[in-house]
Amino acid sequence: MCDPKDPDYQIEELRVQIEYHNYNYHALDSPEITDAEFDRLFAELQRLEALHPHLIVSGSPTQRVGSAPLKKFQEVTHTVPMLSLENAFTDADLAKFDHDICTELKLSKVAYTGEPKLDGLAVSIRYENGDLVQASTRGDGTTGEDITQNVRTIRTVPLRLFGNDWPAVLEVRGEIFMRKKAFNTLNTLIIAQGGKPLANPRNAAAGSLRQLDPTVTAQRPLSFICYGLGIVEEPQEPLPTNHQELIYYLINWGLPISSELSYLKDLEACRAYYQDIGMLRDSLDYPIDGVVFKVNSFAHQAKLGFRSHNPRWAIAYKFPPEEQLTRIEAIEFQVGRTGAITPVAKLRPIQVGGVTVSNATLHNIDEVTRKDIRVGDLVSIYRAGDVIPKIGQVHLEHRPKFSEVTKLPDLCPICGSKILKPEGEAVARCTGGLYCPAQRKETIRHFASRPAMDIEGLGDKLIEQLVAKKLVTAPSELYSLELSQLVNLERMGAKSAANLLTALERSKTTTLARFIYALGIRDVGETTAQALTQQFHDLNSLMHASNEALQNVEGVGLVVAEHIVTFFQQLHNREEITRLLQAGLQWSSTNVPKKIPNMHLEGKIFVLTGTLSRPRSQIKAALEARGAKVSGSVSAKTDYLVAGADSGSKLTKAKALGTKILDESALDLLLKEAQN
Ligand code: 9MJ
Repeated sequence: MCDPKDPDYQIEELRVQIEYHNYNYHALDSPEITDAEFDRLFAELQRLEALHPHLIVSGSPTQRVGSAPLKKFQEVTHTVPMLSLENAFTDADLAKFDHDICTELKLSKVAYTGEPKLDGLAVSIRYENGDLVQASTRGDGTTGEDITQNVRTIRTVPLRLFGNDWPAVLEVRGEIFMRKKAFNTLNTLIIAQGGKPLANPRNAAAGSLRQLDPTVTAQRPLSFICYGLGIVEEPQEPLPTNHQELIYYLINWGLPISSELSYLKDLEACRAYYQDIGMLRDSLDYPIDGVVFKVNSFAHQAKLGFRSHNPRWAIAYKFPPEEQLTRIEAIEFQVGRTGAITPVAKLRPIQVGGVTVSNATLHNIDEVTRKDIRVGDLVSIYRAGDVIPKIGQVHLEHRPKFSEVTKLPDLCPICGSKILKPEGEAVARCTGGLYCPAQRKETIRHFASRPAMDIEGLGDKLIEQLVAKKLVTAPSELYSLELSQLVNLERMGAKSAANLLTALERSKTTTLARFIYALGIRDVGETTAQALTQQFHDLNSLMHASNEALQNVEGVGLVVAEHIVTFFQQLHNREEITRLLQAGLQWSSTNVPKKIPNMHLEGKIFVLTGTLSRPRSQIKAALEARGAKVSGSVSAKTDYLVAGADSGSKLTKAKALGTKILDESALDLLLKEAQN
């Protein structure tokens, strides 16, 4: 039956070998063979599977990225809820946790396991007869989202369990995360491609898992570590009786576990473990925000049971956020688009969590007064979970002798107009409106931004010059700029000036939702602008809508409705809208259904490369409106590569794969066909 010459046998043998080496490489970081040898095994498996396609199964290592993009994620119900952990922040919290457990179990001491608390996303992965069949997010603990396709692309997740002694149904629970090094490499790449860097490894992992297209997730360097079980049915062997033993089972099934996991005989050992991991924290290549202690014995865990959202037998002892001390050298008052005055502390530059911090927002004057923050103060700066630095404690004992209370200025530091702070509101505002260059600059920046009019090439420095030289005092004036005016600006050659004029011209064809968002009405973000468009269909109806009618729109309450009404009541805003329309801004009627019904490009996958004459976001929107999808990389699934000037490796790959290649005029033809 097991003839080694059988393709069946050979294929299965290769799969076992590949998964074994995959595990050594990705989970243990200790490869036993060279990359070239691994590639040879993989190629051999691909060759045999191509010869015998009926033998291809979803658990094969060749099938990690094999699924088409989804429209949306399906819901998954967790039969065994995915609970979160209670937090401890102090040694006293930990001691209480241990004390309550000892009391409940009537024991003088209890043994625990300790693991670093990974800062990623909790997932549940279901194996049936050893094969990965489903992976889901935690969601609210009872219902999560089906992210099977994405999880399958993660190399440390076995598609098939090792050995053959697993239960018929086995759900494993663990954390998906991004290693720090991988995160930094990814961000470097994103920045090089002109994208916005990801805030931190946790956000990067979350964003990667939320991709509907698994080919995108496959390019993200995600990792997985397993730390528990969900539902288990029909075990073949007696199940483990404690957490430490469970870890051995998980290892034998090929599931990656934390290399820092430790057996801890009592509370004292837990304290020492917390200290040890705290010291290691910076040197670990994965992000952690504490340690997790679990009662080792499953019999004890069962006896302790659960609270509504947490197991009683586990706790996450968090590390304090990283903190550094520095002095406030000045407090500046910055003026935002709506005139909001934000006090900002200018700090003596300091490294916090690997980043140099020299500014910290003080939010609003009430907060400054409440904390009595002054120039010259010594303050703690910390970065908690995200990249935005915050001011913690003000160390009053180190305050300079003659420091002065920080006061809100009476006049705007930019334009000299009066600053008003309405009773009961935390935010003070400059009353200068578009007379104030700061507000003008921010208004134009918002107007030109990608989700608004998407004017490529109109960056901060340029806007600053246009406003300072009074070439532009309102967005509509952007459209009367002339080449001769632009070429005289700093760092502006004839070519970029011409490009900017082309970008301005192109931006005139837009959508109503973008236009409404671009107007910069207070509290009207992209989503609200879209909802308004769907309700009112045309600009005129929106401009005349009553407060009550506006409140029927999703996301619009009394206050936002009032902002909208007030905005359109003001003559200077109505005049500015008229000027914009006269400049040629236009959009197609939104009375038609949201999607163009003739979806000729439905399901087609496009990749864009090289220098194109229009912003990519515009081409992407045009393709998506016709049912197509735009992907970031060329694969066998790509239907069309749109190649501009200087196309590089994507073009080479597309040629090798025989993918259809379009230049921009061919693309335009295709887009037209799809619309007719
Ligand atoms: C993390 N995040 O590392 C648990 N976790 O156990 C570990 N989370 C957990 N265990 C039960 N190591 C619920 C959550």
